[in-house]
Amino acid sequence: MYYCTKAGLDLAIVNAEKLERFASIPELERRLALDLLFNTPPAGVEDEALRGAPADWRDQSQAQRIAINQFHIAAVAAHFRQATKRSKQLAQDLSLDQRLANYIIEGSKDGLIADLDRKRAEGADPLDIVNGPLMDGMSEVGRLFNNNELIVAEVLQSAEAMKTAVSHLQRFMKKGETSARGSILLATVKGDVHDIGKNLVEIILANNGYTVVNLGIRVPPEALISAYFEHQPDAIGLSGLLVKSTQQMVSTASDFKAAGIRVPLLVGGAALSEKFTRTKIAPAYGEATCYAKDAMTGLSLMNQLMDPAAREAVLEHHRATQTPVEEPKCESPALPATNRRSAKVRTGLPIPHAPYLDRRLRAVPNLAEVWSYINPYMLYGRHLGYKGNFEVGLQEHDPKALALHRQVDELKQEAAQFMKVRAAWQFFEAERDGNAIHLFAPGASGPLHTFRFGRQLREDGLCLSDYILEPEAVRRDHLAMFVVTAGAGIRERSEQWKQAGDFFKAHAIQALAIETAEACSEWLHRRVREDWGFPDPASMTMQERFTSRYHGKRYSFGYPACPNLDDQQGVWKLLQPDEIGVQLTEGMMMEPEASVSALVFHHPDCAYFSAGESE
Ligand code: B1M
Repeated sequence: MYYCTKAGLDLAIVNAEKLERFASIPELERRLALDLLFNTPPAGVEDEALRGAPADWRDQSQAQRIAINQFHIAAVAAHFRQATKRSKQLAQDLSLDQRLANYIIEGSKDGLIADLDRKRAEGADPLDIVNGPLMDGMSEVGRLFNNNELIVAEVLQSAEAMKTAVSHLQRFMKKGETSARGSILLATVKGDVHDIGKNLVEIILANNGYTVVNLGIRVPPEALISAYFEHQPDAIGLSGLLVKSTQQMVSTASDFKAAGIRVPLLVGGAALSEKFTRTKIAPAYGEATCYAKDAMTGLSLMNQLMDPAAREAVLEHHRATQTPVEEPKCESPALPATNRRSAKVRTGLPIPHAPYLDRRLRAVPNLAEVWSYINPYMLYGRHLGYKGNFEVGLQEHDPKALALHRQVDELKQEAAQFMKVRAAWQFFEAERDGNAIHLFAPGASGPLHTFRFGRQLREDGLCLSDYILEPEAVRRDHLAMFVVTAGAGIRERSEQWKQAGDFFKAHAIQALAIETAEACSEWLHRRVREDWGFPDPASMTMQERFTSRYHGKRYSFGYPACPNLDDQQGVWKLLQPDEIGVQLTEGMMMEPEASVSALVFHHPDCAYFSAGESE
């Protein structure tokens, strides 16, 4: 099946229950099957006719083909004659405990409840079943994930099977009895709306025996502190997407210290690093502070912290050894020595005509068109865990790629009923003023708003203002600005599916919304280029768009060329994205999470750079 699909098979009617996951077929049996399939000349056999045959069966003589085939049939028969027990063992003969663990490893629920009841009928205590075969299954899932043999999407399906099993057994547990191995308070810090990462952490921890109190997003320190005293958790987990949130983690940690909280602190988030955790957050907290690069790392940290044999060493290793170092805020890069335009950016180019100067608000109806701008690496790789080039995997009919594609397609059909993509954009007259750009209402003399940008602190350093051409006689240059979102109602939908134990869909719908927002940026930017009079060449590929090989570039506040997130206020003043349902938080983040804002420049010399970076 695996190689047939790799060779181009599109459709097959099979009894899925009898089909094992390719990853689960023991290496020896995989080898036996492949030798038979490809008529591989057997090594180390006396018979020269067999051994000396060409490797490719198509080059083998009739006699060689038959002899080799007979050889492998005998080998397979011999193996399964003595191993039939195992094949039978697969479902029926595996020990009940092995079968129960297998349901979790395989993420399958077929037969799970019946086998759980069979185990209970044998007199097993429901709690022992959870802490026994089921937990063994989840730890094997952790091992396979860390071994790159299982991807996030498959881990979520295993968690679904675990949730089904534990929910079934809970009704037979004695009152107050719990399988919890420990508890953790989880929250996204004040000002931050990011929860796809936090929710993945919750799903992984909750289905590995931990009680998770998920306080949600934008949680201020005082709310975290009172929740701590209410729930007395064994640990606290903080999450955040942006650099601003890492700063918030430092002040939250020192508030915990002041409140007398001493439990281990686990922190994670895209803009966070082990170094920042060790040198900034840990010293502010004064107790063990552990950086978790992903959800499975969060799980292994909790397992170690809750393991009496490992706890002291982990606490010691994560306690701060350095005193906190106060550094100036990073948002506003130090003003550069010069505001001279970089010679790398041409001047005197004709100013392209801006097609319209009024604000445009759109509900983007054609989801399929926007989805065609999704970067498969981000959706299937970064968020759902597919290893390798997803599109190549699809072309080669890799079962993992096919399964993931099918699952996401099914999700898209559901999402098409409720996902709303909205966009707001506008062209503005713009004038460069050193490292600043003034934006004007059509023909106005005084600016509507001024953005001040950093410049690379190097010889002939770049600054975004350099991409604004000097006004011609009566015409100023322009830049465009947009905010797009695909996040309306997504958090609520994801929460519903999470509560229902549909963990793959709960995570994938947030990932799809996030990448739909990014795809809508790509779609709208292309449209802005067309409206501005420089459409992409017909031959341009999506991959070239994902690597911005088009005319001009877009820059999002918070990214290196314009890192000051407070400038989002200028976008809100000029564009009022609240009217497409996007609010700016006290932390200068956009609610809903799946939202993107950007400035669009037409200058052909646009490049990506880090403002304020020196040599
Ligand atoms: Co953007 N973004 N983004 N973004 N984004 C970053 C974070 C950025 C670093 C990119 C960059 O500069 N190169 C940059 C931040 C820099 C800064 O802080 N100044 C940035 C920016 C600026 C922005 C915007 C502001 C841009 C704009 O539009 N102006 C904007 C803000 C959005 C908003 O306010 N709502 C924005 C938007 C987005 C998208 C929506 C398009 C998208 C989704 C964001 C999201 O994940 N919610 C997005 C993405 C995808 C990224 C990058 C490329 C990847 C983030 C990611 O992997 N998310 C990121 C660059 C990068 O990291 N390379 C970038 C998936 C999520 C599952 O992972 O959150 O890391 P993560 O959670 C992980 C671990 O961190 C860990 O486990 C989780 C699961 O494995 N973990 C924990 C997290 N919390 C934990 C708690 C624990 C344990 C483990 O406690 C026990």
